[in-house]
Amino acid sequence: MHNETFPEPLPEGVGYWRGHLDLSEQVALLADIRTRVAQAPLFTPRMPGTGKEMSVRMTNFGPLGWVTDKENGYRYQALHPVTGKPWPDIPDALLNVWKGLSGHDAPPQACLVNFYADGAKMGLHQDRDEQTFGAPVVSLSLGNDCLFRMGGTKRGGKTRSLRLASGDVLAFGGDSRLMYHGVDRIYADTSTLLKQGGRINLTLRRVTEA
Ligand code: MD3
Ligand code: FE
Repeated sequence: MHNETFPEPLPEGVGYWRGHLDLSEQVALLADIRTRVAQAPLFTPRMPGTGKEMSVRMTNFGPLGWVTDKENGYRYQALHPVTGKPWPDIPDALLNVWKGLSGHDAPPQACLVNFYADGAKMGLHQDRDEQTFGAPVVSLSLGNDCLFRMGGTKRGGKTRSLRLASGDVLAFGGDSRLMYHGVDRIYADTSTLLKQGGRINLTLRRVTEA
């Protein structure tokens, strides 16, 4: 993984490509997302144990999707928790982003789609529900800007923030694969891509070994 566009060093293993998709590519991808979300509607995830609702709504594309509920907690599964149908396929434009930037031969197995209304956020967490951490995680932003925060691999360490815009891509490989990260806020009215506002994040992952 490499990074030629960021003016100052990012943490080891992090790649950042500002404006990797141009506006026409974003519009085309959004159409591909909308047809798939019509088949696999956004659902409201709930925290394990407490059942507290997250403020982000989600769906997935690809063979495996990340879900969570009160009773069974965080996991990957092949079927949508509400419709019981397989997840739609991952749009080619996203497979191409993965091929171009991940440095990983095998394709992503999961594409988590997070939809943030302008008041939504995501607390600091690690992504560790996968059976393998050997592949990077690749993430694309669409719509309004957000304030993304990343820390180290232990809770409570120093963090730094990055404002992400529509079309930006981040990749987290190597040591950064298990870093704490979250989204502190969405900046309303910073993009015209989504007519109702908000932000979409698409996160590509490998889930199983080989
Ligand atoms: C760093 N999503 O879905 S994307 C998530 O904007 C998640 O929706 C946020 O965190 C969002 O789990 C952040 C950036 C991101 C995604 C996955 C990572 C950063 C990561 C995995 C490991 C390290
Ligand atoms: Fe995450």
